[in-house]
Order: sequence, then structure tokens, then C-alpha cells
Amino acid sequence: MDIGDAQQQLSDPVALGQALVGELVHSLAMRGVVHSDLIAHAWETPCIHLVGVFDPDVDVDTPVGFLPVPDTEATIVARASIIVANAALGSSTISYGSENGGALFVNLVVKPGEGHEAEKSKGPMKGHTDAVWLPVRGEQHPYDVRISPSPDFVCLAGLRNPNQVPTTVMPLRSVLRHLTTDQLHELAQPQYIIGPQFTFKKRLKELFGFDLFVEGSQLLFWVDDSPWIRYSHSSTQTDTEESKDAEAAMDAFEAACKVCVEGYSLAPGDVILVNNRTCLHGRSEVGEEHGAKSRWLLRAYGLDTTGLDASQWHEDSSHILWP
Ligand SMILES: O=C(O)CCC(=O)C(=O)O
Ligand SMILES: [Fe+2]
Repeated sequence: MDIGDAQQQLSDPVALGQALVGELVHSLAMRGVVHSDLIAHAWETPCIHLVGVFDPDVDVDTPVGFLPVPDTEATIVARASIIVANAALGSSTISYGSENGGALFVNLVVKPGEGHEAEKSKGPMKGHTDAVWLPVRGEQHPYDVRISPSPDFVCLAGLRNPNQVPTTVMPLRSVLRHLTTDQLHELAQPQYIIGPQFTFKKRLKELFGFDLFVEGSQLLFWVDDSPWIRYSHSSTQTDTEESKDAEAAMDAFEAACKVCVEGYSLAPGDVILVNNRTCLHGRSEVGEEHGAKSRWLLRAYGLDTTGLDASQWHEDSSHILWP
């Protein structure tokens, strides 16, 4: 297949996922794996680490920004691997129009220079869920009913990771074991204020105005007896005038995350799917090195889109969600 054909197929991830998943489900069945058991397992596992699923030989330097993703054989097969992995879990590979122009895949790399974005790209990340300003699946956003849920899965493909910098995962059930019943109760009250993560901020401000804080948000949810979380240290606040207990519960939660860290070092050719409901994720410090052969992951999101309304999709796209 030439690059043009591959680009064409990647531009319709729904069709590509459907085309590839049949074969995958069949070969799993030959090994005695029942498809519905695989999906159930994915929801009981904080992070699925697929080792050596694509040939990572990449003949271009590591990019220095989220976009563009260079079209090479390795990045194409990495992207197709994520699309089929999501499809196997009953998820669609999706993006949001307000983040990175709706790009389905972005480079996670070190950005050279100074300023907030460059610094963030080099540093460690504490436990967070991605797209925290968006509601969890099943909840409505107070600004507009069209606002789509945050992703169920954060999907990362390893192209280069020379210093084996781990992506960190904090399973929520382990974190919650460190908290008291009162703290759990506080976290599940609609009393927190959530701001947007920086990758969404500019476009969301254009759409909704300056004050993007969502008040009255829960951080902890119980969905069919499973705990779900919506949290980012930098984007989650309390109204400190009234809510000392709410703030203390958040501090205890933050401390508990620190003692529940598991590391997943993505080797070139690996894919991980981190559950964005039942765990938090972050990473260790990356360092200054950029471009050349420095760390390079691709990221996409997976979401069960079956309950979404037609108005939540961007027009003319099978994968870009609103906003
Ligand atoms: O670099 C990593 O391993 C994870 C990065 C991440 O979680 C993010 O960019 O939101
Ligand atoms: Fe993240």
C-alpha cells in the first residue's frame, strides 16, 4: 500500500476500525478469547500494555510540536494499531474540534524554547484525567448539551523513548483505599470548580467566552458500583470560603495518588490504553532533549460513542466531537 492509500484509510477511522476488527476478533477467538470478555477485562484493568505491536523503525527526526504527525510507515501502522485496539474494545477513535484543531493523532514530544508549553513538555505530570473540562460519559455539561464527554481511553503509541521515561498510572480503586468514608463522600459532592486543560483553552474561550470555570462538579462518581474519576491537579479547585472539607478531601486524594503510582515505560512499537475513568495517569520527567532521536509518543482518544447525539459530532466528520 502506498502512503496516499494509507492516508486515505486513516482519514476514516470508523471504516478502518470496522475493516480491521473482524480479523482481530476472529484470531482472538481461535486462541479461545471471547470478545465480550476482552471488553470486560479492559474495563477492569487500569492500563492495557500491548507490547511490540508495530514495527517502530522510523526514518525521520522526532517532531518538535503536537502537529503535524509525519506520514511514515511506522506512524501509519502505529495509528492503525490504536484504531483497531479501540475498535476491539467497542470504542471509537475520536478527537475534539477544540483541541489541536481536531487532529485525531498528535505527537507527544519535547518542545524547544521557553514558556509554559515548552516547560510542560519537558516536565513530569501528576495524576490527571485527560480532557477534564468535558463531562464524564453519561453526564451533561452545564454550558451546552452538545458538549461531548471526555474520552474513556487515552491511547499512546511509542515511537521513541530512549531514556525509558515511564507513563505513570494510578488505579483509582487503590487510591480510594487510602481515603476515609467522609473524604470519599466529599469528592462525590457537586462542589468542585473545574477549568480547562491548556490544550483546549484557546478554542473554548472563543466558543464560550472568558470565564470557563465549571462550578458544582463532582470529582468522584459511582457507575454500576465502579468508581470513576475526573481530576487534574492544575485544573480542579474548591471554593475555599465555604469548603474546607472539600479541599481537605482533594488534598488527601492528591497524596493518595502519589503512593499508588505504577510505571509503564513504552518501548518503540508498544501501545498502551489507559482507562481515563478508572485511573489517573501522568509521567516522570522527560528532560531537555528535543528533536533528533528524543522521546516521541503518538496520542489519540477512545470513547464509547453509542449514546451520543448527532449534534455532538462536527459536521462532515466521523471522528471529531463537539466542542
Ligand atoms: O507523556 C506521557 O507519557 C503522558 C502524557 C500525558 O499524559 C498528557 O500529555 O496528557
Ligand atoms: Fe494525559
